[in-house]
Amino acid sequence: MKTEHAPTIHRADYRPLPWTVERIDLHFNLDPTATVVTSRLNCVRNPEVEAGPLRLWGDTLECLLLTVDGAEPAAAALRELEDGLEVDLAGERAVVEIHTRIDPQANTTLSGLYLSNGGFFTQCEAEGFRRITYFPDRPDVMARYTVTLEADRERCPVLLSNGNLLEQGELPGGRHYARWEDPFPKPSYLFALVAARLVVLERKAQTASGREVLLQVWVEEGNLDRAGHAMDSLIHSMRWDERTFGLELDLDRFMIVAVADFNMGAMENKGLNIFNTKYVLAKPDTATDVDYEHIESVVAHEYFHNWTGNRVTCRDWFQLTLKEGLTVFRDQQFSADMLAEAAGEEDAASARAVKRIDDVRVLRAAQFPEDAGPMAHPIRPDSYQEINNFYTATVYEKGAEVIRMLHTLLGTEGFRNGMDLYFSYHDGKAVTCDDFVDAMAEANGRDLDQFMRWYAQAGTPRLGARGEWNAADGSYTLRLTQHTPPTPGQAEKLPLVIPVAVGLIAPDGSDLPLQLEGESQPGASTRVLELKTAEQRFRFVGLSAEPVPSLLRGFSAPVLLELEEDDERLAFRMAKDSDPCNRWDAAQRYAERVILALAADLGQGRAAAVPEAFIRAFRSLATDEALDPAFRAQAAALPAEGYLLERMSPADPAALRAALRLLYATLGERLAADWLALCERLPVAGEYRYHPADAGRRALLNLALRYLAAAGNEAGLALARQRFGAAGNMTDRFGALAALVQSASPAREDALAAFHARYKDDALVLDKWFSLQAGAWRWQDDAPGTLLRVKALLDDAAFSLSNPNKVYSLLGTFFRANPAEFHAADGSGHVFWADMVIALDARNPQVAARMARALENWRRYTPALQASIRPQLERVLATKGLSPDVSEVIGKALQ
Ligand code: 0A1
Ligand code: ZN
Repeated sequence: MKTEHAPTIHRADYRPLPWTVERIDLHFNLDPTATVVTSRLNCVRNPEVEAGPLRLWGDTLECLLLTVDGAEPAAAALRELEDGLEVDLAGERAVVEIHTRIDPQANTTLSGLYLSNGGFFTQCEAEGFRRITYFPDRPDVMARYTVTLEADRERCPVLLSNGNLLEQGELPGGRHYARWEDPFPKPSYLFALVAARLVVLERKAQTASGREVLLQVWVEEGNLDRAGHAMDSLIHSMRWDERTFGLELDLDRFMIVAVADFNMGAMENKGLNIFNTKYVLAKPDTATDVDYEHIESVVAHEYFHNWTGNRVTCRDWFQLTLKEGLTVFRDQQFSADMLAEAAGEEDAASARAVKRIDDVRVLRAAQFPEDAGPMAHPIRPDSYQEINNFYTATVYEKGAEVIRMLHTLLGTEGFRNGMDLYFSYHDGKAVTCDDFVDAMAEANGRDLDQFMRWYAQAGTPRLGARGEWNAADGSYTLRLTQHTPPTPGQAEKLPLVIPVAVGLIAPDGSDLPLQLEGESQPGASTRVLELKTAEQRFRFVGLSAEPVPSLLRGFSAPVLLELEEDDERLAFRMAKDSDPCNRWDAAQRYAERVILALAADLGQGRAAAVPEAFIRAFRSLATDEALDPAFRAQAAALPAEGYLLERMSPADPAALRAALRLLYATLGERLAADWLALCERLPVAGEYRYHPADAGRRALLNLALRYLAAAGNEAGLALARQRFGAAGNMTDRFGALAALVQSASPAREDALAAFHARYKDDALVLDKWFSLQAGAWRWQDDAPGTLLRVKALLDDAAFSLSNPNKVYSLLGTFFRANPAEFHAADGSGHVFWADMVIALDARNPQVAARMARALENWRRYTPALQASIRPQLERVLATKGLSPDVSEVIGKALQ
């Protein structure tokens, strides 16, 4: 059992184990309350390490038997530890057999072996395997697995595990069995089994080298018509990895299984990926375009892990970004390529930018705040108390940015050469981030030592920029500076290698060819400057007029750009910047400035109005017919509330909400004719298909409805009601409903009820229904607060605290995406938060910790809010039996 106050584990303490496991033979006698697991380990001494015992981790296990080479060990040779066992072994090899009993039904943590809808499922990353059997449960122990599953045929007609099916057959008493073998050595976190009542969608495919492989998507009965998109996504992913990195599927069979109870998005178990239903199931009537997009990218992510994660894995959990940062980068590139392909050559750049903007939004909304709070950590952390708390936006998203910078610095070919070398050295091994960067360096003949600081330093670097125009000699000097603010435990920061993609824009809006001092002729109009010291100057020559700089094009580094630009210049770049990401970013910066000024005025009780110049600039961008609708939808969407709160000091959610309400309503009203015209022109005719071009039109149209509804525009509200009623797909229906819910219109209640009536038996659609209500703003000050609604929904028949998707939809949305309602001045939201975190922690610490993190940045809030939050944090921390997961989060928040 884990202790209440988990010790801190340090990266520097890593030591290889004296004994590892070469082969493991597992046998499961599956029973809901008493599953017996028999495990035979072929243990081998590690000759490079000083002699020592075999270390076995175990958590919530009942040990029935343990033998070494067929005999029970002497009492002194077997020691019980707080988190497992230690066994003395002699010689170079030993066979250790262990029998344990576990209770899947009592396992509400969804880690280890658990039940979902009557079926058996496992989740072993990061340390779930030790909840199944005693084992050296670390990623650097890579073994070959054979697995036999035995279960009741009626309850579990389908028996799956990793690798290839060897045999299956009947057993007495209505039971049956299946035996699986995985030919590839793997760490225990990639083990999986599924024993359940499922149906399958199958396809055969050929790999690039001509091998035939069987692809399967397993779902519950009744969901087969929602499995096609996941299957298509899998095939696209296979083709892309073959084409882009020369990486082929190495198994004869690849399975995806959908499960309704799952803590995260999905899991890359070797050959047997297990997915949250949310990232598998889609049909036009139940899934939005965004759902289709997410499914495509999560299927790709898990599939890509087969090489970046499974074939080459992590030596220890501190190296998590080795597989996650790299695999997120790969799935981002894949999605961008898919969009570009669908858009056609002419519109490919804009399509890619739309995806890049999505990625940047996520980074700014989730990772920047994390990097500025008490949980800030480098992409490769130095310590943790609970590894499950480190599946973070920093490890994943900032980790992907770090890989992207390598890609930018080395070029596509250089990066590919680095990947090839990485696999040639490390295939089949458990390695570190240094091994990865070393391969990149060696393949490209580059010194990446300084670059490694990105792996070591936490905090979002500030990139300062100042330009100086010299009319006399036609030169423009760009002075770039960098500094990273201190983070907990890291006061001093060293300069990083920052690739800064730069363009210079002429007064007519065209890009100028760039010629740095000392160069004989001008080159491309965007180039990457490498900032390596605290301050550096770059002098561009041969210019005929003062340029406007466009910095960090394509968001070339995960930094905060500090560049002074007046409103006029932002409007100019919104209209003219040839880099679509920067055009979008100019709009975001301008909006941020306007919103924060409005919030300051409204917070002080002063009158406030949206500046006319902003409305003009916003309007020309949003209504520019020459631009791709998907891009316009991005440009017309305001910055995330979470990101804005981060930019506000102190953070005042009520003032921010007042500002956003005013801005939405103003843009809705002043641009009403434009929005209505858009709604006339944009609808996509014909039957729904998931296609990026159609999705872009639907997104822009739904945003138009949102503005109109926020302004209380009668025609807009009527249109939203009409579209809601007549919708032929979920994107249209949900878009119209969302617009109604985020308005003062009484029509919202009827629409919510109609939506509920139509989908009352559909768990995934109900998640949308819960989340819309939890995210609802108050459009009239005397309306009842959202908390009342959230509390009432806890008692809804479809809600359950045991299902993570339900918790994330209702509570996650309320705590994370509705700050003004959550932080209501009377403190009721904070009391509710503590109640919920405590209740969740007793069932599922991982889910509880995720909810707990909603208040980690509490010190950034106004003094009144801090005073209301602190006692609730303390109350949670004082809870008896609190998990290490939640206690790490709250402990750090209160430090
Ligand atoms: N490796 C998975 C994420 C994952 C991590 C932990 C889990 O359970 C605690 C489940 C999934 C991925 O990156 O997709
Ligand atoms: Zn992953």
